[in-house]
Amino acid sequence: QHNPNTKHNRTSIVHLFEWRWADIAEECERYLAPNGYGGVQISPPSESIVVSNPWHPWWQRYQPISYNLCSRSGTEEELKDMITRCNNVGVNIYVDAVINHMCGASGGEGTHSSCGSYFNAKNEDFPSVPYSSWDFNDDKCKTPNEEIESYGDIFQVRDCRLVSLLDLALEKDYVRGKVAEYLNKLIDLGVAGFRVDACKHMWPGDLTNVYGRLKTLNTTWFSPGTKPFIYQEVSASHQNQSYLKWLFKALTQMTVFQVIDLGGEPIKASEYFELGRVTEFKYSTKLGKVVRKWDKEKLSYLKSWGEGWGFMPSDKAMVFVDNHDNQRGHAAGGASVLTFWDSRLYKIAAGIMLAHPYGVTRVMSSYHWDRHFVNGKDQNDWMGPPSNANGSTKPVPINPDSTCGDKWICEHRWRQIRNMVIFRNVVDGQPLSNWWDNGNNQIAFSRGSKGFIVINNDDWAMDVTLNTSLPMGTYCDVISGDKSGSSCTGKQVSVAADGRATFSISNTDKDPFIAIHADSKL
Ligand code: QV4
Ligand code: CA
Repeated sequence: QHNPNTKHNRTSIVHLFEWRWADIAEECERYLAPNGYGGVQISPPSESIVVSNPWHPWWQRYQPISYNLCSRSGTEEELKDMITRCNNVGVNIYVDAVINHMCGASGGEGTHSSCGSYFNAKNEDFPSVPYSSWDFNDDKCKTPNEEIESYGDIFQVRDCRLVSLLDLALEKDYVRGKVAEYLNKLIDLGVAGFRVDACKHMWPGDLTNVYGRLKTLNTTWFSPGTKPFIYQEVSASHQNQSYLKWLFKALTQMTVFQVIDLGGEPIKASEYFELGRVTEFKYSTKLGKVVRKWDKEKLSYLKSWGEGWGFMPSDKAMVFVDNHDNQRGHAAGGASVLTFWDSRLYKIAAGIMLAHPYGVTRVMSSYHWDRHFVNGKDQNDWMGPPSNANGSTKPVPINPDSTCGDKWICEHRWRQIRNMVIFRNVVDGQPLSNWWDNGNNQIAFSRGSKGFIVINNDDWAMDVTLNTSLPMGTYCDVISGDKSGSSCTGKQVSVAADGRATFSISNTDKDPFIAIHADSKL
């Protein structure tokens, strides 16, 4: 279902990519709950393969070996403890569920897995589920090498192997049952929902069946009858390399010319709307273009942001500035996607996303890795989280200034982003109003009478008086500082009796935007 089940009017989710369960538990208590985060997307908790060449890449966790709950993030006990402690402070846990496939075909044989379970990839033998070759789509897939070759063929995309990953036969009652058993175990432990991986590669009918088997949420923390929140990863169409290659081939050979939908892949996100929310990848790529001012995009065009840009309906969308794939050039996205590497623009983009009413918002929280570009491709895009010599993930240390150490970036702790998460909670349900722009890259808008944001992404200063619709008073700008008691560590904004206020933002300000809201009134 489409409701994130968040508590206490919290609205955003943070993806604590590759964090250990023990660290997430602490983070829920010491930071996420006090700062209004509604939930955490965790890395896949299921047992995965352990890859040694390259050395323990982050993506090994997208190659399940079983549904046992020991992973690089910790043991089953630690997972349980985390879910309990986060729920106890009203922060939901959403599980990244990898159910389309098991490990890659060349995953080998042995016990190189996160719980040490034996498997044999070549024979499709996963005894600790158990799955055997009967449970995979080899017969159903019609390509010679079992691989997805063409994103233009919906049968291949659903029934063949995505980058050699052994494709599960989700039409089988047995497989559906095993997958549902895994998800239901997590529901019993107290999770609030699922990010379902690789949904484009699963038939909507199969997913309907699996979701139909799910229990309602654990009543220790949720009202009776609450269904799990489901958000499905369906990556943007028409940007996939293999599809473009295939299309090019098809066009040059002048075959199937009539049947190709040149607007993109034949599989549409809308096929999944009834089942749950869907990731809107266009949001991420377009927002990057607008804030970078590429392709002649301007902030003023954001006046019709959302459905007006051809995005899916707001009540179906899960949105983000970047995700764990497109921040490192995996899958859909491309160069325009903003990440922590471009921190100043990234904060502007996050500010826009969190101020704008469209979609359910997810904040990315990353780790640093040594990027190394050769001919435009990062050779180190596989690198896993900060690790000890034995391969175990390092804890997330917190510095006295509340930033994170040991190469954990913790974007979700950046004042500008954290305060915009709070802004979104405060203005929840309020319409976008008082839109203003200068026809270029200076914009402003209110959320009803609860909040107001002004952004200057032009190369010159901005000095304007605008109607905010906020009650008269002095407000603390939550971008340049924080309200503490009755004082403000950042800029102050006075709103007059008629709701108008004057804003001066230099293009060279550290962060060229200002946001005020009902709770930042001094
Ligand atoms: C390679 C070749 C294959 C070859 C195989 C032979 O590419 O053609 O047959 O070797 O051994 C990793 C490697 C990949 C390797 C594969 C199998 O990167 O090179 O195949 O393993 O060994 C993540 C990574 C992938 C990674 C995968 C599994 O991004 O690189 O593959 O995990 O470890 C599309 C999909 C979308 C998907 C996106 C990446 O529609 O669903 O591509 N996104 C999700 C996740 C993503 C994850 C997967 C799906 C798979 O967000 O993180 O892929 O679970 O757009
Ligand atoms: Ca499939």
